[in-house]
Amino acid sequence: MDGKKLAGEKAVESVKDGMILGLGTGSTVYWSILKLGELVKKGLDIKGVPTSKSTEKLAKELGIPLVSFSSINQIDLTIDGADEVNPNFELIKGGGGALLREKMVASISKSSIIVIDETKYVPNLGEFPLPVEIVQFGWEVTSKQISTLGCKPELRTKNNSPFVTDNGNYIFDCYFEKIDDAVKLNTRLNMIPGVVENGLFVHLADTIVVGKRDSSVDIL
Ligand code: ABF
Repeated sequence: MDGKKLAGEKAVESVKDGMILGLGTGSTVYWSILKLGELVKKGLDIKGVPTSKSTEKLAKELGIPLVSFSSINQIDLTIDGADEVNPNFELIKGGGGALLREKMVASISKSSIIVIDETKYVPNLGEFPLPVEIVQFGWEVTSKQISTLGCKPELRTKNNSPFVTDNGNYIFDCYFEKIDDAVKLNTRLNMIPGVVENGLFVHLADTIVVGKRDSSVDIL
């Protein structure tokens, strides 16, 4: 069975009636949202806070009641995916371009479950290029400043034009190869004027659910 489906569905077992749920973005949490749609039809009482326009669209199609991020103070549980997870539960996220809203939702969540297949669990972060969301103004200058931190930033494109996030910003995919100190790099990146947010999630994951090729699931 697909590791992503296994992990996505397993995480939903932690959802309780009355919860406000952060709904992540990506092909793994997709299975969590599908499962939630089924349970809502059977009477599960939840309110979802989507982390992207694509997740909002999926949740609406499934009949999951939604609440706007602006109207709440706290989220009970967030379920989201990741591009890489290390043994310190530090993450690289943003491959799907939703990192800013994902980090904002995670930051007000009492608890956060990350759902991945086993390919995402790595000893060190950095093989996956780190997404960094930046303002469009002066992006060429911001690129040079980011590169001084030891990476090669590449402007993300879509259909031969710069990719634009749900928030109207650009994304650099930054090739670090190996990230030894995620806490320090997270801070240094966000100090650069023009950087909006970066895809390093530190102290924002409480449980990691790993779906495996042998159809087992590890809960870390
Ligand atoms: C999202 O999940 C993104 O932050 C991350 O890039 C993505 C992982 O993608 P997938 O689950 O499709 O592998 O939260």
